[in-house]
Amino acid sequence: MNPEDKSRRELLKGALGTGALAAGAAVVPNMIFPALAQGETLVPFTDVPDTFNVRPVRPNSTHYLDTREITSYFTDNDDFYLVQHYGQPEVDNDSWRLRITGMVDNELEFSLQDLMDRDVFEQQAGFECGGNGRRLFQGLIGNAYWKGVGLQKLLEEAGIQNGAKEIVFFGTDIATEEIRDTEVDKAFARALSIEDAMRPENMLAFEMNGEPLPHYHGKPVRLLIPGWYGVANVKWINQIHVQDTRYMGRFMGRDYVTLKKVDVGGVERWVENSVTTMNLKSSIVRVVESGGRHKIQGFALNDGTPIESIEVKIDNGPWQRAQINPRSTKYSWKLFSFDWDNASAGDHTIVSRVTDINGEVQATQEEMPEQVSFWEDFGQFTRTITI
Ligand SMILES: Nc1nc2c(c(=O)[nH]1)N[C@H]1C(S)=C(S)[C@@H](COP(=O)(O)O)O[C@H]1N2
Ligand SMILES: [Mo]
Repeated sequence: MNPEDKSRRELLKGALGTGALAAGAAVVPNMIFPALAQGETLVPFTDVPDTFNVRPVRPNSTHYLDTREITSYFTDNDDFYLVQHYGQPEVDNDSWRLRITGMVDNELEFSLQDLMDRDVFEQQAGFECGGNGRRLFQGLIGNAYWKGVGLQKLLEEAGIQNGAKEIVFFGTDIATEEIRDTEVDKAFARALSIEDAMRPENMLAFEMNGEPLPHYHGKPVRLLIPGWYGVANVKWINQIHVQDTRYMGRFMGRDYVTLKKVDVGGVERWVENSVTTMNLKSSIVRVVESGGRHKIQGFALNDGTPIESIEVKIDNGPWQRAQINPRSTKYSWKLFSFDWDNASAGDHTIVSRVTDINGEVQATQEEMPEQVSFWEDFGQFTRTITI
């Protein structure tokens, strides 16, 4: 048995166990995307300029994936995109502590070992930065296998008091910001409502793809809020604070805030919203050719609502169902592949759309709300290619 067959069998087992895909979603056992199969070559997009390239990882800088070259279902830790607004702090695993403070019956403190000795669980989750989009050909994205402890259990142990409203998650990374001529030291932080924080899948993760959480990804422990944009996943976390007021820090109230025009009870208004759960989104990332046959491949991500279908449209043709990788789970990315038979020589436009089981369909660019900020760029992404 070759390794491909073995992993395919394992994928199927995994898919049966999770029940993540909606009944009726196309599932094809022998689909091998994402690894390029033997003899397959990439057909270059004509919408990606020659100047587009992915720099190697550099300390303290943003790093993105070249999505044409997604080579594995789980993104290698070194390839998984990197975003940090205050640099990448050095944290010593031995002296690191996580504290739970504020409106709790018992303030708690944990070492890394304390967390590792508790009930641990594992899960797949993919996510993208709220600032991901067409300008980077969707490169601020990744999918990984995480191990850690449940946030809910720790909060229950601390005992959240009546009247508490929000839970703030602080990172170790601190930067000096100048506000009205005054320098203030501020830690990266994000907040969740009590209800959002208590979801059982929320994790304090200390392993990524079977390795101790790497420095760049928030060592020794990061928050993982499956189904949410990356900004919720606080890296280098060291304090969880429960309070009865809303936390209005920079990454809740100023950045990662979408400004768009929407209908508010019959009145068209420009309104802001904090970036929270991932919108329903798919994108084509590559076209491969082998022996004159073409395949169109891509990914979908959302808030965890089961997916009904992913479809592809070529030029002005009909929407046609793509095959979804059976390995997909509730919060993983969903990779898809479409057999493009008899692709004719010449220029083509290709686009994908994803539909969830509630009948929600990924918006076209025309259907997207008018928006000023570049956050939440989730509309259908039309690509161009020459066969
Ligand atoms: N402590 C801390 N956590 C953070 C950030 C940060 O700047 N500091 N950036 C957030 C943002 S905006 C994103 S998109 C994700 C990126 O996680 P990654 O670099 O592991 O891919 O981390 C989030 N967690
Ligand atoms: Mo982000």
